[in-house]
Amino acid sequence: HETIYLEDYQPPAWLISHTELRFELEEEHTLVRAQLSVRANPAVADKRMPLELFGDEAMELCRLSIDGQILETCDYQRDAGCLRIQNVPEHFTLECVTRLLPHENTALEGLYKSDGMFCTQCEAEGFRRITFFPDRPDVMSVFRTTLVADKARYPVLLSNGNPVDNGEDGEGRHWVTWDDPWPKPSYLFALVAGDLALLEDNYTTLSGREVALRIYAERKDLDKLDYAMQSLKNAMRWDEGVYGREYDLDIYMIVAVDFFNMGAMENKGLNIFNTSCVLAHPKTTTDLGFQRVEGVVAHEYFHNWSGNRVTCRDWFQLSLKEGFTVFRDAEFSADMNSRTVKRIEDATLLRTAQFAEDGGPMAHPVRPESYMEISNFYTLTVYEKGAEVVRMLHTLLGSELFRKGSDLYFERHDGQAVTTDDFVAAMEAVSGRDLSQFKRWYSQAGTPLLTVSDQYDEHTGEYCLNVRQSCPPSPGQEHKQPYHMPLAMGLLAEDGAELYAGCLELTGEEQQFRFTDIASRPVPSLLRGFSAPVKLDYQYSDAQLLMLLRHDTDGFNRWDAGQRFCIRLLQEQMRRYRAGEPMQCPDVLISAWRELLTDASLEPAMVAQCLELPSEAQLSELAEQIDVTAIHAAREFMRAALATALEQEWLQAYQRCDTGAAYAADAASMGRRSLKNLALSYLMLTGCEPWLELARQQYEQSDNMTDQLAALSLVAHSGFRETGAELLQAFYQQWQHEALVMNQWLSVQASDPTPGALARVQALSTHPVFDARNPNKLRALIAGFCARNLFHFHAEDGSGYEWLADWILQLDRRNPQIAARLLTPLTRWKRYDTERAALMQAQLQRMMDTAELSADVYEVVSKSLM
Ligand code: B3K
Ligand code: ZN
Repeated sequence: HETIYLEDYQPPAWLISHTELRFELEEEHTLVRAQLSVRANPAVADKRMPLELFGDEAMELCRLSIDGQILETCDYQRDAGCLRIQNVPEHFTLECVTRLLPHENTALEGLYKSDGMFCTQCEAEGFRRITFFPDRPDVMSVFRTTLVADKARYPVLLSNGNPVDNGEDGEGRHWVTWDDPWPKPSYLFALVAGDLALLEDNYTTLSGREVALRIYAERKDLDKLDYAMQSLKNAMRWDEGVYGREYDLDIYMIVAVDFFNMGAMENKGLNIFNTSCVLAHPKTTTDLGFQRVEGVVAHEYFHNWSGNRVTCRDWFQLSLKEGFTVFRDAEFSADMNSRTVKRIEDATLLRTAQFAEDGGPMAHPVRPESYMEISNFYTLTVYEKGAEVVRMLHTLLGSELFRKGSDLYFERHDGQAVTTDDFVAAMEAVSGRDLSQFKRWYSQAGTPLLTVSDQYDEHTGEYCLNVRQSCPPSPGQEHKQPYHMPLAMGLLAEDGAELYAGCLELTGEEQQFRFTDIASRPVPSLLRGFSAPVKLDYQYSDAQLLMLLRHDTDGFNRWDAGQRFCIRLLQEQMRRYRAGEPMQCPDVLISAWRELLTDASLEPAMVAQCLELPSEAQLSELAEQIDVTAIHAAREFMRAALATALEQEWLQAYQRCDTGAAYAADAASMGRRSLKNLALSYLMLTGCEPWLELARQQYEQSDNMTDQLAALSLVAHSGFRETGAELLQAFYQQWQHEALVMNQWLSVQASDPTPGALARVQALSTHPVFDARNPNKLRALIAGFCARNLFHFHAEDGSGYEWLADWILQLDRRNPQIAARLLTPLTRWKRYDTERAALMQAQLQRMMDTAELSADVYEVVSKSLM
């Protein structure tokens, strides 16, 4: 398996102006005829370079010709994944016929079948599984695509752009030709053929253009498309208002497919979505699901500009489109719902999962320098940290200049394939600022640490803040240079009054900031709104944290102060647990929580966020060495103590939020449901029968999946095993025909922390609703267990590790991308105690010793063992 380096980038020697494709979609195979108009790249001096086409090794090449002249096998070289033709003319037409077996394509990359329909996934390198092509994002061409298929089985034939022609052949087959006027890289190509139902609507752009909006799904899911449609329209309006970006084709299509490796794909004019990111109905979809649909629909739509009109020069620049687009969708969701809650969710994801990635063997910069398999770099670092980097530019420049910078970026580079440097250059041009130091965020991996200390002089009224930044080594990067970052902050008086609010800029390794005329020793509120993706170390006293929790004007930092306080208490209980001392839940915590819980003026969604203890995953990330048992014990102890101490308050909060109103998917209703279900979870922890009854009642009477699933999972995870089994059975009976609901059913059981967890997931893996070919099912069951049932996954005997490794070895032959992704928990082996580390390492070694690992799994396993 070879490594590809950013520094080896060369512009393409050959360009393709037009690509004409004809697909004959049959049951046994698909024939693809590709006609490429090839010409030498005028920007490359050497006109004698061979034409280089990528093509999957397993793809059958039926015919290859240049300007009608058939090429014999001696006229070209074909080796692993690449086909080279020497001595080609300066302009020519290349014709290439390939034969594919979509029904045997279990990797779900290229052309494959999902529930009887044909669909494609080309990003990053799937197009080379369809035909031989310069499959790299800096080769952009205009596509015209004809699909031919049986009309009865595949009445709907879709590709990018607009339908321009169609007909029938008299033998039951029909054909449609699509034309996409916008030049695009091959990774944005898509086709769909199937028997699909359609929800249609339309949208008038700001400048008055009419756009047809079409969402396709299987007929049974037609009633689950309204929310995606509304989200799409909201996203289109938002992008016009906030970024001045309009849609540029006559039709915008989304197709829902059940077999999909990730969330969704922004193919030009023809998005293909995992059903889990487009279908939504109150009865089958949780609030989280609704929010995901809204966010992903917007994300893919926003790619039309940040990704499609302006794309990436090479895959090292992936964050150019992904970081920017995640920032855009996060701001959209913040505008549509609660801004503070969205920020809390994103910061939590970053702190829990991205920080862990940054501290592990797969750590890489936002703009990686090398890869073996690009699919492994669709990561939290490229997406989420990449979005934080764009957010910091937004903070440093302010929204007006940022908008000017984005306008300039789109204007300068429309129709081009560019780099993250080009993006930053546009921001430099409009602001007149030098952002060269800022660009270290793109090139250095690892999570920076801010160590902050302060002095206050009561005679002069001067307050001084010392900020030191450092960043630990990461693979291949021993020493890090200081970053340029915004440090949003405030100063509060002891009574909570705000004395100062502003944003400092850090550039040096160590900096002092002086504040004058401060009447009494202030409490600093640091890193407001999580203004930079860093760790913060400041020695707060308990009293200071509780004061911030009560009074900070920054909602995010109010929440964060509470979390810091809980983390501190939990870490103390972990220490006690290990020392064999009794654990304690201090009264100050109980009264602080009581205050939050009974203050009806607070937003329920915020209260719910504040009263959720940091997860085991987050506590693990924070630990020097991860002690699974102590983390679990401490957190469970604390939850039980808070449940008992505040039983009446939990009940009151439950009743207050249980308004009896019909389901609505707006932020306020979602917030009430989240607090209500959190309250129910604490009530259930008391182990008292009446609360079991309450949960059962909620399960039976709720009109929506959020409440039904919350009740189910609380009962199923409780000590009331019989009722739990009964509800799980009832749930199965009710929903067995809804694939997405069955994912939830699997996932509830996979994350059940009560004893016997591994045996349960093993049994489920042979249950009829489970399908090991379907990525959603695999994620529900395998990731559900390995990532959300940490205590059992990390069982001392290593049984969890062995189970996961068995799965990975089996899946790798079928779907390498999924196999590599599910592998993540094992890569963190060095963070655990020696016994567990050895057991995890042994499983990695076992995989390494297996012949014929995919590049995907090989890269992750080999880097983990280094
Ligand atoms: N761009 C796609 C991700 C493709 C992943 C390929 N392995 C979805 C998105 O980020 O919008
Ligand atoms: Zn994206």
